[in-house]
Amino acid sequence: MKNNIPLKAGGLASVQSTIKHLLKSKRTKNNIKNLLRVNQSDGFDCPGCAWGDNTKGTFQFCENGAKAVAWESTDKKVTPLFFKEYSVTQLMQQGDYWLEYQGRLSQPVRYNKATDHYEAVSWQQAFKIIANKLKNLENPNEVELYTSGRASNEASYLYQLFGRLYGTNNFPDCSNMCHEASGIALNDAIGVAKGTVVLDDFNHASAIFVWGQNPGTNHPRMMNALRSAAKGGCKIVTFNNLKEVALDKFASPQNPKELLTSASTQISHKYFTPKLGGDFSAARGIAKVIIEEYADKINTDFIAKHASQFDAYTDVVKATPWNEIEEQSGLSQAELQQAALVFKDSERVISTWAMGITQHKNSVDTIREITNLHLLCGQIGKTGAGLSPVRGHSNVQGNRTMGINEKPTHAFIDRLNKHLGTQIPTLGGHNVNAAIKALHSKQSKVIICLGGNIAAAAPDSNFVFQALKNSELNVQISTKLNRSHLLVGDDALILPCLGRTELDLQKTGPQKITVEDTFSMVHASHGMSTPASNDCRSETDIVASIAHNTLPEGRIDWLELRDDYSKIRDLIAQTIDGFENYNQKIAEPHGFHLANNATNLIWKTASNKANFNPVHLPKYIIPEKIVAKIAEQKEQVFILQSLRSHDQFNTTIYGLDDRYRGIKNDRKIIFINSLDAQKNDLAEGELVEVQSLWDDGIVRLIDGYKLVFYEIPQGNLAAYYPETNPLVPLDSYGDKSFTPTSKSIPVCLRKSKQVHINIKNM
Ligand SMILES: Nc1nc2c(c(=O)[nH]1)N[C@H]1C(S)=C(S)[C@@H](COP(=O)(O)OP(=O)(O)OC[C@H]3O[C@@H](n4cnc5c(=O)[nH]c(N)nc54)[C@H](O)[C@@H]3O)O[C@H]1N2
Ligand SMILES: Nc1nc2c(c(=O)[nH]1)N[C@H]1C(S)=C(S)[C@@H](COP(=O)(O)OP(=O)(O)OC[C@H]3O[C@@H](n4cnc5c(=O)[nH]c(N)nc54)[C@H](O)[C@@H]3O)O[C@H]1N2
Ligand SMILES: [Mo]
Repeated sequence: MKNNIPLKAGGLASVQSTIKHLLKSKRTKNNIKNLLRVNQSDGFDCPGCAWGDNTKGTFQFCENGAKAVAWESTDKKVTPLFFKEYSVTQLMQQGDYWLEYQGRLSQPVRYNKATDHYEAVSWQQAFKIIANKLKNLENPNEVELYTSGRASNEASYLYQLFGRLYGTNNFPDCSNMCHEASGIALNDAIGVAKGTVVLDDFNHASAIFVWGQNPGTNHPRMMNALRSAAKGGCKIVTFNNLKEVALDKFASPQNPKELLTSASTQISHKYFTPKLGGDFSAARGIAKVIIEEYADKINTDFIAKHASQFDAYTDVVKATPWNEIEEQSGLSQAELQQAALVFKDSERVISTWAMGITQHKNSVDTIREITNLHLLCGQIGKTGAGLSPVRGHSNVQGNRTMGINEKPTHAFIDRLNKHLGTQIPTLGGHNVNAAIKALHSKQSKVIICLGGNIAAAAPDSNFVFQALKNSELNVQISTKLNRSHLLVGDDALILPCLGRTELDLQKTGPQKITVEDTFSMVHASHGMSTPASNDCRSETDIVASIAHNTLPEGRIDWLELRDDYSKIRDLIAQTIDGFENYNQKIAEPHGFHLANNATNLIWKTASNKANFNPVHLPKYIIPEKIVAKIAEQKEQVFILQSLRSHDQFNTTIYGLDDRYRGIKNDRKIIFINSLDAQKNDLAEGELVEVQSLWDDGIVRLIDGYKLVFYEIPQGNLAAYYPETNPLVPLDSYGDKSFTPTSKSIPVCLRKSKQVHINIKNM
């Protein structure tokens, strides 16, 4: 396996893979046309990740964006005939890959419990079924309104408005499993829940610290920014549990020499491989070096003017012993010293991070510690410096800005009430964790999902499956068939919607939608290709129609908004800060930037300052209640992280290769350090079962996984998400964030009695 790991990422292999996936879509010509419109000012926003773009005229898509576009624009269709052929029980036996590979959902269908099949239903009937159910609930908090981060600003604004006018703040969303910790940490530290940099800052940084992120796969367009920064002499310092090849050497597919020869660009100046969950102590180590050895590099002017709690912070840093830092981070003092030298000597530093930082028990404090470092040296609020959580879904940040939030601020609700003359509840609603529990206990009766695949994305699969099955009505607004459609109770609807690439034609003509990228740039997106079916409706239309049928008497004319999305934007302009003249502003080719107070050194925190976080390192990187249980185990307990392969977008599996890690045609694998395998009498290629440890007596186990030797710190393992979700207990979540601890799951390995059955390649 090791031999298959490429020496560089990107390059020709990336172009070849793009072509392979275009051909597989069976709609190659259309998709090439589509790709030329990705992220162009008159085209559509890439439905992949949330990275921004600012150059005109060049190709603005990457290999994985091309996969996302090709996957959406396929000629294969799921029709009522398909549902006649397969019962829901039969479909449940198929893998996630097979389900989505059946093609685009093309007509609304309703579950018939008596026959166990989905059957065609008209849109009107579907809306009436939803409206009747909602009107008859005893309490509006008996509905859960889930959102995945692909929904546009227009659709998500209407969705939250509808939910709130109906009477609930139950807005579980994919963010709860993703960057929630970033929002909480940044809000407490600097008074904004978003990153403080824009794309152009990457051109000015003298150092970029990349924490717990794999951009070569998940944000490939970020590689262009890292590559040109590295070429310009910027020092990139990586902290990653694994050696990710793209963060070592990257070849731009747009550079002829790097495309066609073995040439590449060295990305990381330094590459550190901390233990899982070890970044808090790694960042603490860097701070300790600076505070204790290079006090002259502390930006005392910045701190005096802008920060609070500095003295308390320096006290805890000085009191943190090196042995604790080394033990928890798995990095030596000498290594952290090297990282500290780069940080303190760089005039402008950006830190970026993603799931390797946010999906742990101590994620909020880890992000606070990264922020502490930036405050210490005044590395925020100036060109080329700042904090950059790199968001996942293409519009997940926009969803939050539009009010998809189970804990809306009073100011947000007051503004809606004032403008609309309504009485919206301020009581906090359910996040993903609470929503699943409420459905499981039947306290909640209806779940509506605006995209996504909560069944496969959420932790503790068995529990989540049962929670969905306990629903009285499960409504899924989706483009492709997935697990969440098959976990049905009494009644269920699948409502097929348009994808980002498709023409959205309403009464007043073709509509554009708007999205916000990770740099808070808001811009328009115009779908142009022919819809997968005449019976697909836009998400905005579906949400407006549900609202119109459920709340016909209210003050909002939902159908008027549906007919002309610029009217939704007018409403947004009147009720959400920063969106004044929204319709005019998105006429600009790259849209507009939402002002960020922290970037302008304005601190909207309780102290009116940027806050240091003076806390000690955690005692454990896993929940305390299982520490004793782990100590009792006779077998070695590993910490497992679940991550993405190169051929997937979250629960959507495009293919079975993970090229940059040397894996071909397999997903049921566990990456392990060869020394750990030896210690446990396990061989490469051997099959294992993996059992996680928790305190509730429930056996959480996956079986038949093949061991792959890999460069990974001893005691740590890695395996793919979503297959590993049965191992993550619902109540193993991050402090304050409730984000599942998907990157630190304590597990034991045993030899398997199973034979290895991989999913079939298609
Ligand atoms: N163990 C583990 N679990 C994790 C993670 C992890 O790292 N490890 N990561 C977490 C993270 S970061 C996230 S964001 C969540 C993701 O959770 P989700 O956002 O819920 O999941 P996705 O897999 O992105 O959703 C895929 C489905 O969305 C639908 N879809 C695709 N495009 C569209 C569209 O344009 N409109 C609509 N309406 N539907 C569409 C398709 O039907 C497809 O099947 O998973 C989380 N779960
Ligand atoms: N092609 C593609 N693009 C995507 C997605 C996709 O599935 N496919 N998903 C989208 C979404 S919703 C999201 S949130 C992002 C996710 O983007 P990433 O966060 O890059 O996704 P993961 O695969 O979860 O990778 C986590 C990385 O962190 C490292 N890591 C894990 N734990 C630790 C740790 O404790 N410390 C450190 N230092 N490193 C650690 C892992 O080795 C891995 O390199 O990507 C978005 N873009
Ligand atoms: Mo995400």
